Amino acid sequence: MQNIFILVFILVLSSCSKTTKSANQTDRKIEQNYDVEVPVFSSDSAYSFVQKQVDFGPRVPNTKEHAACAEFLAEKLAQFGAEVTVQKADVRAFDGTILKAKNIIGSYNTDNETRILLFAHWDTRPWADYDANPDNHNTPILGANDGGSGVGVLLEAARQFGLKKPEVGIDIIFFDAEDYGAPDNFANQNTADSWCLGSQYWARNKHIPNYRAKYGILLDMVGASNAKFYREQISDYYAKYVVDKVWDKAAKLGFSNYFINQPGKTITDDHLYINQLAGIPSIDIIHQELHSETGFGSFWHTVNDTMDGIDKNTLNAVGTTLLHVVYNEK
Ligand code: AHN
Ligand code: ZN
Repeated sequence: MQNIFILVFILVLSSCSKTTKSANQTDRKIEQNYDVEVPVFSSDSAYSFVQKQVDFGPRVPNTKEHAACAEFLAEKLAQFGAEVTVQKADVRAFDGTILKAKNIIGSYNTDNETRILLFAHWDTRPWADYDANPDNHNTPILGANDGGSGVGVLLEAARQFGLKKPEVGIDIIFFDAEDYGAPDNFANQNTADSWCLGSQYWARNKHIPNYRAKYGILLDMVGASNAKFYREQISDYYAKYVVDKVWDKAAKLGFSNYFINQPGKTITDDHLYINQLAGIPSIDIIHQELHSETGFGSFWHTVNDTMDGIDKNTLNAVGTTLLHVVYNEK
């Protein structure tokens, strides 16, 4: 009998503490998210979108695999309820090759003047020029991480935007011809701007002439296990408040092991031109290895940039953080 009293007492106590706890959790949620319900990012879905791209093979400009992947990306954005614009651009590579490039754009809430720009490059490098084996230096890379991962995360974000519109306007741009930059051994000078040809073109020829966005976020190499995202220095120079916003949000969500609140290096990437030429304050979420020879992961510009290097936990950390940032914008 006495035992039953004790049991009842314990049950009452534990149910009390549960009530208090869940009330606290609700408060915290409201405080963090300004009362906005943020959709749950599916890393399985993002992963499948990376796989889909890799299944085309290397996506090198002027190849049929590149053309087929362009179709896929535009179709997916349309399927996810975006207004799709494919901007064609003939751009000249460092070696004189004319690349038939396509910037693939998906827009949500097109009437809203408050806009956020989300971008990644979708082309892959024609040469594994950092591969350990020199025999591979002219082999095109699969770019599961370098190219595929950022696009995969943004396609999953697009799927969510289609299911529930954020308050603000969104433009997703998949930039082409980012990774056709001059190899280190290319003798000629003036190769500094040989990267990021698609974003340079768009910054000079926006798909909407007076296009403006509050800020931009670039995702580059966001798929490796235990990836580390440091505060890239161009991002901090042009858009410190955006870096703060994203890194703070990541910390609140428990992703400080990925989003390291310390300075990284300066990376020439698509966001440089979106900052300098388009005047949109933009940041780069990019995996850096501060003590490696290249500054990037060991997969970088090698034939090892395959699905084996893609980790759903990392896709989840980046995608979840991105959705929380975007859905909290008004
Ligand atoms: C340079 O190596 C100059 N920039 C790195 C940008 C990049 C290449 N991101 C992915 N691939
Ligand atoms: Zn690259």
